[in-house]
Amino acid sequence: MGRYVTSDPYLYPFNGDLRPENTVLIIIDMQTDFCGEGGYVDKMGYDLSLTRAPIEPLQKLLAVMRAQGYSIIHTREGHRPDLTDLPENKQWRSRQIGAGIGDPGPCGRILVRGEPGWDIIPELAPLAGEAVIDKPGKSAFYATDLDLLLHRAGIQNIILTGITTDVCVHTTMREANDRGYECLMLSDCTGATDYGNHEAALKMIKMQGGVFGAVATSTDLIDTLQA
Ligand code: C5J
Repeated sequence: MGRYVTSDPYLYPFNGDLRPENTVLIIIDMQTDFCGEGGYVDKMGYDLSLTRAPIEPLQKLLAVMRAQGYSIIHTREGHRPDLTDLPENKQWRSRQIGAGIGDPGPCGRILVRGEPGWDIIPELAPLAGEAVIDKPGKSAFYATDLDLLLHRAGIQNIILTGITTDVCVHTTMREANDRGYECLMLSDCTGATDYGNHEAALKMIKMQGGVFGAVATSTDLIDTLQA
C-alpha cells in the first residue's frame, strides 16, 4: 500500500514509507537577517516579500506536523562574535554588496550569533524540544551535528523548507541526497531573493527523474498527512 505525497517528478517518498518515526521537517534559516526589515537580505536591497512568502504556509504546515508528532528541526546561519569561523572571502563579498557580515546594522551585527537579526522570526519560533542547528555555511550538514541527530533518530525522509531556495535550502538538499536521505522540497514553503532563481532551483530538483528528490506544495503534503 504505502503512503505517498502527490509530488513531481514522482510520488514521494519513493517507497511509500512516510511516518512520524522516520520523517523530519527541516526549516532553514527563517531568521530576521533573511526575511526581516533591517536584516542582511534587506540591507542588500532585495525584495523581502519573496523571502517572507513561506511564513504563512509554514505556520499552517507546522501546526499539522506538530500535532501529528513529526520531528521539527530549525537552522540558523551565523558566525561566532569573534568571527573566527567566518571565511575572509565570505566577509569580503558581503561588504561589496553593502551588508558586511559582522558589521553593525539596524538589527545588530549582521549574521552574528546572539544578535537580534540572527534569531528565528517570532512567527516561526522553535518550540521547546525542537532542535536548532547553528551553521556557519550554506549546508546544514557542514560543521554541525545534524547528520548525527538524524541517524540517532532513525530518520530516512527529509522535508525541506525555509530560505533561500537556491542557496541554503538547495545546498542542504543536495548534501542530504548524497547522504542517502529521501528528500522533498515544498515549493510554497521556500523562497529566494530572486523569483527566477526560485523557479530554476525547483526545476533542477526535478531533472533526471528527480536528481535531488521531489517537489510538492504544502497542501499536497497536508492532504496526505490528513487522509
Ligand atoms: C544565503 C541562505 N542566501 N540562508 N543564505 O546566504 O540561503
